[in-house]
Amino acid sequence: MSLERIALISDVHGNLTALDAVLDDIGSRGVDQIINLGDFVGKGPRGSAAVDRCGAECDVNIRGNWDDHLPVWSDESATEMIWWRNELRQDQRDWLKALPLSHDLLVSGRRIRLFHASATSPHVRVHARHAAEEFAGMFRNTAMTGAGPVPSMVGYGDIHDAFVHVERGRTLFNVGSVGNPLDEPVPSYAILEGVVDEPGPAPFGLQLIRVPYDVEAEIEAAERLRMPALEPYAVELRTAVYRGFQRV
Ligand SMILES: [Mn+2]
Repeated sequence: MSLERIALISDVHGNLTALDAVLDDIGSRGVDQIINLGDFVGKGPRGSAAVDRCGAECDVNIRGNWDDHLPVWSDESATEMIWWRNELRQDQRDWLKALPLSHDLLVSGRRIRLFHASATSPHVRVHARHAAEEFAGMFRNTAMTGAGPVPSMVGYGDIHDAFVHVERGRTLFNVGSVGNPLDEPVPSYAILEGVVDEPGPAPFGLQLIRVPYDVEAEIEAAERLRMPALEPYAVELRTAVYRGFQRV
């Protein structure tokens, strides 16, 4: 019986500088597998490189809302949407569209389910401050999750806000965002530690990790590549204030 470490990353959003910093940190912690909870693309300038890097480094990749809609945006979309779409190769668009939406694990007797945003769909959001009914809904089987054993732990991404909520034997946690954190301007990810595929009780850990990176180097890369919507991106990376809440 030996403990393994599973790193959970999410919401890279084309920020290759942050992704490199997080993957370096993961590499230094004796991690056995990496699972990516989606949103590889959009918002940041290097979605294509992020897709290739995650495809090579991550053992499991899950589809997020941006990965689902960006590859099929029409030419009538906003300038930045078209720029992010066109940055991806056709094989990458096809790869993103074919990714699974949910992934189940058994670690130290705990049934753990991972998806991007909710058990309903990658497009249905559950905030860090959520209602009891939303909490309960995260643990239910749906058409998206399939009919496997219901989980007692659920991990997700999407909101760019890391948290852990334990209540009555169930744990809901959010791993936060690698490339576009909106709770503090420092990338976050999670490590699960336990005995993989062990049905009985065994020691278990859940850790949230923050990895500082060179924010200004990432903004310079976006500038060099002439990415549209640069200003809201720069403010998000420097201050963790979501573009919808920035004063213009
Ligand atoms: Mn996202």
